[in-house]
Amino acid sequence: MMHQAFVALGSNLNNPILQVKNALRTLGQIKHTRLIKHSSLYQTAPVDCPSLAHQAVPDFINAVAEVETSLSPQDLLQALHVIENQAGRERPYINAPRVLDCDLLLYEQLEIAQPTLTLPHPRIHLRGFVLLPLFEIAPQLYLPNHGKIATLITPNLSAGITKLST
Ligand code: PH2
Ligand code: MG
Ligand code: MG
Repeated sequence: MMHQAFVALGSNLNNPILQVKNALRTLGQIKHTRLIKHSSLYQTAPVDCPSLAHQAVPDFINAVAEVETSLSPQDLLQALHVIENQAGRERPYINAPRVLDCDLLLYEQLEIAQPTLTLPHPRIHLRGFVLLPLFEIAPQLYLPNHGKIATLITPNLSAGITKLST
């Protein structure tokens, strides 16, 4: 049985455009999983990222992908962590610059609250860098708990986000 899921990708370290493009390709190589479509790449201002030693936090490249999978949500999440680790992901502090972040946003209309997995992703409705690319590929989407995606996108959340043409 195949299930629809959405994945958010983000990078602001070590050639973020390349990181996100590579990750999109790698998503299609997860076992029992097919890449259905992906959004454009977006350049986005950092949200909730601490600036250390007055160093400016680099902009992110973000994108969202739709996949079809027969993996369970937990197994899909684990496969995403493998992709992050293969890209060289390190976690020196919360929301530190990262070569690759792969977040499981939605899995069908499942609502899960486990220590290692919350669905929908807990901050999905607050983040323009997720909502805009998600809206691009799934404008009719309904988010459990939050309603139709179109109603969640506000000018405030859309600030600092540029769709790239590449
Ligand atoms: N990810 C975060 C925190 N802040 N800001 C942007 N623009 N893009 C992200 O992907 C992002 C963020 C935590 O995962
Ligand atoms: Mg994240
Ligand atoms: Mg993450």
